[in-house]
Amino acid sequence: MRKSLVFVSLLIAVLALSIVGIGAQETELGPITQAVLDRGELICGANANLVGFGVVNDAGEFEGFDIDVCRAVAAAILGDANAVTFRPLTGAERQAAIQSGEIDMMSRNTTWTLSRDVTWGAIFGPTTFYDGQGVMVPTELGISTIEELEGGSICVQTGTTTELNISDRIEGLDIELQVFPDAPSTWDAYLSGRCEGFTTDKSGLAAFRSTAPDPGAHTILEETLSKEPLGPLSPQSDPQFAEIIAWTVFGLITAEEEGITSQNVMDFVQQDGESDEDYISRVGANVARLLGQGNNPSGSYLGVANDFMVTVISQVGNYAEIYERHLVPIGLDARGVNALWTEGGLLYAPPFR
Ligand SMILES: N[C@@H](CCC(=O)N[C@@H](CS)C(=O)NCC(=O)O)C(=O)O
Repeated sequence: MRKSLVFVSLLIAVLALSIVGIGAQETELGPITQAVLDRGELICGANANLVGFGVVNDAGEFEGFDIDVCRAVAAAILGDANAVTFRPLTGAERQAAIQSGEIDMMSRNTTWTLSRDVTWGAIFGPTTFYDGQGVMVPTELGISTIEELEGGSICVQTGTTTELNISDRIEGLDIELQVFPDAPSTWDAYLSGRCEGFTTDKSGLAAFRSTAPDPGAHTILEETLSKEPLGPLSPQSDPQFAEIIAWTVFGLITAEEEGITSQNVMDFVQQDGESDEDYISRVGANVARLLGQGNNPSGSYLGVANDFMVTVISQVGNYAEIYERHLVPIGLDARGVNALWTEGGLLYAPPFR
């Protein structure tokens, strides 16, 4: 009698465990995730003209902070950070690219706004870079406020929040806006003296200034005109794919929080013959969950490899590594609000449990 009770309890426990296991492992893939797997490649809308964030290098390859977010998603789904085709997009081309389904996702210094969320039919992922709009002027003008640009003009790119914010800001001021279709033409017009001011996200100002013949000849005014939360987005047609993007970004942030890097990630993996108990006491339960080690479901919830974050971190690095690789070289040395919450910043990822 006792024996059979034990047996029945065991059976119930095994059944319950396998249901949890099946639930976690048999996540139904959405149409975009399935298409990425079938094609063996992720198609990512990107910037080709913004050094630090998204740019084509001398070897003809896309590189930058936003580019690495696409690479991290490719590593999560396909196990290969290089399995990405990048589609260059200007500001004004973004809406159609998301709506037509010609790209799987976009990671291109794009601000999350209410109207874009709704009218583009997008799901915005977590903010990867908290930004704000600024104005740059030639240092020789010796001015420190937008008001002092009265009588002059500001160069701005169309199809951007930048254009809308600056129009609001100069309302009632005698400042002309000169509008251009893409970044190179806007920047060239400013450099050639057609406008006294150049405006975009402050990260973009830093990026462009770093490419100027004499960066010291340009001053970024102190005022921040707006909030520009920049991050990846994908079509509303596939919430399951959007979850993969979101948790890949959260994983990059959590890896930084846990001190796991591309160099040391294998030290945090469970070793052959290491008991679950020894492993957890060595790395901690949070790390075991992030990396999908032992019995911890992680990627299986998302329909990707359970240890997907091991692949992402080893191939792309954690958030800090991506930041340092691409943004420190353009002069964004101070993390500011883009520091971890534990260091006074806004980066805060929900728990992997
Ligand atoms: N974050 C703003 C501005 C984004 C934007 O497109 N900025 C310009 C100037 S930095 C840019 O990246 N242009 C690159 C291009 O069009 O080639 C938005 O989402 O509208």
